[in-house]
Amino acid sequence: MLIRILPPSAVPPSDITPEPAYYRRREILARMGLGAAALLAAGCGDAAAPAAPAAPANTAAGLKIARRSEQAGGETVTPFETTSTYNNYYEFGTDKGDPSRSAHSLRTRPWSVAVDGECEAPGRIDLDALIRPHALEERIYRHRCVEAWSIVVPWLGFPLADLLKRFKPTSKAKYVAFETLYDKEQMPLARWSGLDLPYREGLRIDEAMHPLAFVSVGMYGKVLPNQNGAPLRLTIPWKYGYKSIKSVVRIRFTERQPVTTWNQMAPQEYGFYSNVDPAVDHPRWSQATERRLGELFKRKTLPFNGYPEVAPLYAGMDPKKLY
Ligand SMILES: Nc1nc2c(c(=O)[nH]1)N[C@H]1C(S)=C(S)[C@@H](COP(=O)(O)O)O[C@H]1N2
Ligand SMILES: [Mo]
Repeated sequence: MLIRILPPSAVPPSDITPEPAYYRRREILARMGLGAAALLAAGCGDAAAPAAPAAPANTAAGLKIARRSEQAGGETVTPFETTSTYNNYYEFGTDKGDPSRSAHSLRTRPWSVAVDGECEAPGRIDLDALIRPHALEERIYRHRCVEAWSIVVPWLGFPLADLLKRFKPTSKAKYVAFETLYDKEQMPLARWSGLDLPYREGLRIDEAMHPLAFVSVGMYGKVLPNQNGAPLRLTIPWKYGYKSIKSVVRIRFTERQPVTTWNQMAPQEYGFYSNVDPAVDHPRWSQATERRLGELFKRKTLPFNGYPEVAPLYAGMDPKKLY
């Protein structure tokens, strides 16, 4: 059953700044000793940026940055060259360099997301209809992988809550489950992933509705590279990276806690909650410290990855169960 559940809104299509120009501006501002605040105050004069190569062909209509917010404590943004070439996307290979080499075979158009389960307005919705009604925001987030490396990324997207509310979850919707596309033809390396695919993740509904839970459709001012989860992925900054599921094709509201890929593979290593907690070690990687990609020395990992505002979500729960 194909239902177009929502009418496209009137936001005119407009190009976003292609990454090279965008990133140069940021570097120039940084060298001038101006931070993100200055970038904001300057009114983001993107028009003044030098002409840059055309945005990638999969540019979504209407990607226009309405707001920028710094939510990584002013920490230096990790270069795009790093975050777009050092990836975990097992469907495209298990080495960090594999996804950037092989994810070009992912077709991000046409794309649609099927939404079902405990909600009043289920349906399959086309990517453009999914994105268009939302004002796109840039959010600079810390992102930490359980493997003890971390990055700071200027994501481009909108709150997950805004997306989920459109489908009118019922009072029975206690959790939200997400699934990545699984297409063996587009993902020839997936058979060696060691994972039971499609890749699946889940959040409790109140976590999913938290204002920090984000849907990313771009980074560094441009459309997401395929290896980073195009055309849309979650970015949940207080949880380990693996909760931030890429290339989502299905969203399901459920009454019971859904099965998640890593929890299913190795329950002793990956819990359902997977909150960043320096006090709870993973059997293979200490969680007390992390290496920011591009830096020499380790830094301390912060509880909830430095986002303490989410702590009330877990009040009264045993921290050992929240890894
Ligand atoms: N579908 C899918 N989503 C995924 C993964 C994956 O293998 N497949 N890896 C996860 C892990 S372990 C991490 S750390 C982040 C990495 O995101 P990045 O490559 O954009 O930094 O994606 C997460 N989302
Ligand atoms: Mo990860």
